[in-house]
Amino acid sequence: MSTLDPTSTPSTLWTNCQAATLVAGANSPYGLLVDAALVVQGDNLLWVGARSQLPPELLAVCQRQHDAGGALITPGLIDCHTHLIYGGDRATEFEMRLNGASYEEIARAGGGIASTVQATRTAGAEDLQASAAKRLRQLIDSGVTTLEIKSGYGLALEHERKCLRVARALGQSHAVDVRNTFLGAHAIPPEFAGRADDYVEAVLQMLPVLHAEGLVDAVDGFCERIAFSPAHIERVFAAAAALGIPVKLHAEQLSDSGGAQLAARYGALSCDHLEWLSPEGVQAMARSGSVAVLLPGAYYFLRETKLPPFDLLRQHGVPMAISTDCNPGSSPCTSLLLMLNMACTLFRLTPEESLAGVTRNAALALGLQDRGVLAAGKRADFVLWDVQSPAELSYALGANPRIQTVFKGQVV
Ligand code: DI6
Ligand code: FE
Repeated sequence: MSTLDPTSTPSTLWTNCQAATLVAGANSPYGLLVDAALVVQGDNLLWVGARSQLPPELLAVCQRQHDAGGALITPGLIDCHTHLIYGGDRATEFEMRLNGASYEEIARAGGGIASTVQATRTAGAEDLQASAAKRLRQLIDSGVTTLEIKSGYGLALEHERKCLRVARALGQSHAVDVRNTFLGAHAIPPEFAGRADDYVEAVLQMLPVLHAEGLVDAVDGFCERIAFSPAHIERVFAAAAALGIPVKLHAEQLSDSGGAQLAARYGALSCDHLEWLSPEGVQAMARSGSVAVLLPGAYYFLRETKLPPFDLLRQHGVPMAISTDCNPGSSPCTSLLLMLNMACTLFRLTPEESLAGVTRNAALALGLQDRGVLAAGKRADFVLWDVQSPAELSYALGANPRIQTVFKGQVV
């Protein structure tokens, strides 16, 4: 007799599909299984493999079966770097620039990041939640099942708290997992103009309070000439380390300030942007095991020309992730699929590297061991796509071939 146990959690079998498992070191590109079977039990995958290898006793305990209709199945996509929550938008500023206004003129007229901080502070939590939910639905629509959300447009305790609470609430109300990152060191707010040291002190006061409220999963900073120096960031990282909170960094986006080496010394989960990353920075990241999060949307939107050193990152075996950087100023983007295409066209990643960048490596960038690949024991977060091959996901410009998403074992 079979091992059917009616008291055990029901299992579901998915067949008639190809599966790009993205398992590292698999002996086919993308870890592709051409005629795959997936068995889901509860929140997790119980078994993944070639359909012909499915053990009969497992088949016997599958109370439900899904025909995937020939779809390609990939792990749920992971957007590991977003600034999803903010007030207002900067479309007018975009329009002003295209009508000839300079960045300085706009800044003097109260534009730029300061205008987003102002709008975020003015907005109530409900409004912030409603506007971020629209963007979140678009990301979910492009196959996202886990995303990171940073604070960093509040820049004062009550407003950072408001944004981080909204992030938690979005995770509760949508079929998606949200990881919160405290980015107090994003910009110097107007009331601290010219007093960066004092503002860093204020950030150090906010961190333990927000952490004690369960609102912080990681700490980030913006290390740049126009933002915070490595010395400032180090104070923030030391405070995070003392609280046992993992760190990550916006590093070498507009210039090389050695942020990656600093972040590596603190065992950073990731260093992000990295257009100006030096060879020493690459080596430091390789040693610390930090993920390189590449953000082609910001590169494109800011019309940057300096490319991140992807060849060197590859040579040193630094895992590369890809993300939207969804934010109003430098990457107003809510399609992770479009980022796959741009990672290939702009950053010369292969379609396989790009897909690994929004699955396996994006999970690493968030310190999550339980997802990002399709394998037994991992979370049953996956997406069914109407494509013939995985490369189609990065090939198409602006298409969305998503058929269906399964989140924690449940069809969304
Ligand atoms: N780097 C960026 O590209 C965004 N933040 C950051 O640290 C820009 C944020 C903005 O302009 O609103
Ligand atoms: Fe960012």
